Amino acid sequence: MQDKLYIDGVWRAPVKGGKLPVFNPYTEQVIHHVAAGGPEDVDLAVKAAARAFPAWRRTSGAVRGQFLRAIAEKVRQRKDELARLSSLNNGKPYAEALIDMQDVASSFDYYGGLAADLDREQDSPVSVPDGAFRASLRREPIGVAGLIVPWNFPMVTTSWKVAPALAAGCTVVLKPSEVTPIVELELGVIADEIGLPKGVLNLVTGLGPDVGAPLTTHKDVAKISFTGSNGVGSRVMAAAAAGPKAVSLELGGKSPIVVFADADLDIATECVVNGIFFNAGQMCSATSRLLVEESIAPKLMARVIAAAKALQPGDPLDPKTTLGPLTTRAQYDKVLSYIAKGKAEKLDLILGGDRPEGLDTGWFIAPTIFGDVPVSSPLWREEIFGPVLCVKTFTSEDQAVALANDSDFGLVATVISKDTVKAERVADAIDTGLVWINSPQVIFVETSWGGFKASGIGRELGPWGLDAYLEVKHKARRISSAA
Ligand code: TXE
Repeated sequence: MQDKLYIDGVWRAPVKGGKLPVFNPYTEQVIHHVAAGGPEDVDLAVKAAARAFPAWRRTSGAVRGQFLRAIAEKVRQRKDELARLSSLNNGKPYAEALIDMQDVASSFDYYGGLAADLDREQDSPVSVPDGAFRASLRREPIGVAGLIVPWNFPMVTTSWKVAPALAAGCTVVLKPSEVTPIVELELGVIADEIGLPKGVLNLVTGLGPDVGAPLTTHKDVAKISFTGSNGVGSRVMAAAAAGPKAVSLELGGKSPIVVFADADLDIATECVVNGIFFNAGQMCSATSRLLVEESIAPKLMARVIAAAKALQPGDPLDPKTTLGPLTTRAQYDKVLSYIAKGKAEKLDLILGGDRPEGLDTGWFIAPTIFGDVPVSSPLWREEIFGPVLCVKTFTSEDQAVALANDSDFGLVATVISKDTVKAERVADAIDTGLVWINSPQVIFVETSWGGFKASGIGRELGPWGLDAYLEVKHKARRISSAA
């Protein structure tokens, strides 16, 4: 496991020294220490990225694409080891961590392809009405990108930023979460192995105020892409405004899953349970508000409760485990405090509400379900980021849509109905960046990821993910001396 900063192609200790402990949330023990970077290290990393930028932007997209595909290949070769590190540090079941690594490799592969495409479309002519002129468009990398990521999907959120940024021709400074830095540090090892030019990718570990904040104010950073909490997201945007710098934000959610009376109950149960208990509910896309048509509520809830009870909490590295601990003590305390609020409000606690029985250590919380939660409750309105489902019934399609949209957030939604016309209509009426219809939470790198309303600004994945790191240049030229 790495314990230094990766700056300008060299592993180095932070200027002012200092270490941060890294925990295993299953044992609650410290498993490693990483470097506690500071503003001086951010400055070194940004300067290295700025020095590397002119040559990297001139490197053809085809060659940049080869580097990205080489990273994808290394991730595939080392997927077991990387998944193990992620599972150890984040607490997610190993099988889920393996899926993450496949997603990471896909992201580098996909943007490797788009980098090559970028060469082809450069200086593409645009037809203009005035015959005396010709015009063309090209897209150019924005500059040094500062990338700030959270802890719930180590390497995944990182790959959604690093891959398109490098594909676009940007050089990057990545700030991993202080909670789960050990997998991201392996990217530095991979960069060395594939011979990525020095300074193109820099990694600075450390706390948010010490590393993230200086990145958002550094004058040589042109773009900030942030995934994390709404509170920090707003601070990032305010700091970047002084530049100003371009900003993309991927923030929280309080997403609805709407189950109509004509739903296939097997599909509905699978989508409800995975939508809130996968990764112990620590997903910005968690469908934490279940809206179920009144007439089938008892039947659906009986199935959901049975499936939730069947989840197996335990050692994330044990193949039988299907529910890991929460990643941090702070997150564990936060989720318990929401459960305490629910109990204080005398909400109908249908399941869970505490640690799972028989586990003495680890930041575990049992699958928890509150029924008939009022829309005014903080449990209904705020992102809990844990295995806590809030349920409400509805009696009409209009009411379901109104309840689904009654949120400050707008990241994702799920709609379950055998009536595909109705399902499409409801999907169109819900104000979120993504809607799954009769589908688990599949994500395709070719599509898009991001939210309406307070869930963020901009889109990751697909061509939009690349656009986030590109400027557009219009060139117009006179072709007739008469003009
Ligand atoms: O996130 P933070 P935390 C939500 C979720 C969770 C809550 C808190 O509700 O309970 O956020 O999690 C860096 N300038 N999500 O405290 O603090 C920080 O070091 C620049 C939703 O871990 O937002 C880390 O690298 N950067 C989410 C990153 O920001 C700063 C995923 C995210 O940390 C900074 C995670 C600063 N001033 C949590 N302060 C999602 N959308 O998926 C901190 N950071």
